[in-house]
Amino acid sequence: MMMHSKGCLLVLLSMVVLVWVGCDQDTRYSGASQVVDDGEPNPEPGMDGDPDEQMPDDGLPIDDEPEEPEEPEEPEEPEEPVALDVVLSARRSDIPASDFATEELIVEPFSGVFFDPGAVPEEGFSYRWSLLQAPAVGALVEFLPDNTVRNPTMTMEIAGSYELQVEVFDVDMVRVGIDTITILVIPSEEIYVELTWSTDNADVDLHFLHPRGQWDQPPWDCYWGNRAPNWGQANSSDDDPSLYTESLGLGPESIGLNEAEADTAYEVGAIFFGDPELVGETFVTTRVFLNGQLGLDASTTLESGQFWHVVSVNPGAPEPFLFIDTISDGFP
Ligand SMILES: [Ca+2]
Ligand SMILES: [Ca+2]
Repeated sequence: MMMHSKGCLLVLLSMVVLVWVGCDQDTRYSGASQVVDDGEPNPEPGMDGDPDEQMPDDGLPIDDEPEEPEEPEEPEEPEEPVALDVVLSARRSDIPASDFATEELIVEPFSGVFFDPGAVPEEGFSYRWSLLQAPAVGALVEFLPDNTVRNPTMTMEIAGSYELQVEVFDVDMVRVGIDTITILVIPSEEIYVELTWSTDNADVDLHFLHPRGQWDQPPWDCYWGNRAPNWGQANSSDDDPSLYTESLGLGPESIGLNEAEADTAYEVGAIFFGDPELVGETFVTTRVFLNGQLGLDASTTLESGQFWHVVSVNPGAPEPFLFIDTISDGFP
């Protein structure tokens, strides 16, 4: 309204001047027409697209027909990359027929997992896989063969919750898609003990002791030298512990027991067989799960030759965990 009023006023003034002076009409008329032209909405396409910004702000007259819907649909950026609907999915890699999950996949420790970015064309795209969240232990967690292939795998050795992400890039390395998935690594055993440590080339050993036995002695200590003893009922393996891996660096070393014997407290320990010349000490973490639930998460620093009696576990007791946390030189 303001502009129109001012515009009318100026046009009126121009006419008065023209009549009064009565000469030089061409000059003044062309001047007036310039003013009118300048006042038109800026027809330059593809700029910011906000017509308000293109309105003159200097009080000059503008055309009375502001509606110019001629070219508002002009594409702004012809080079804009195509966005892909990336749907990250995962399944057990050792069971090719298993179902893909797209939000959350639940597996047991040491499962291999196969990842897929969904309906991305085979050619012309590259990938970056990353781990956004993982259990807070030192052991290695990595994509194989690396984090740039279309379909990496990962061995989920450590129990806990993982969040993984894939980013998809076009040939210009513009990111055109992204998605995430959660992998829950949950032990199924009644008791599951997991040992990890902070230094490579440091041999830490997990021990799981039945109350009848002594540390480092078969058959009642389960460890690298006695990996699958027969405890409890002789004709049942459910009450037998099992060492799943032996590691010389970082871990994990894990022992599972499907069904604890009644009124039985199992002892958990770890010893560091490090070469003092190579590593002075290592930071050791023990986690104990009962029926898939993390019940104890403890860490300590061990020097070469030291033994850590971590905890006593009796799943049937009102307090299943008795935290011992004593360190000795060698086995007690
Ligand atoms: Ca070891
Ligand atoms: Ca048995």
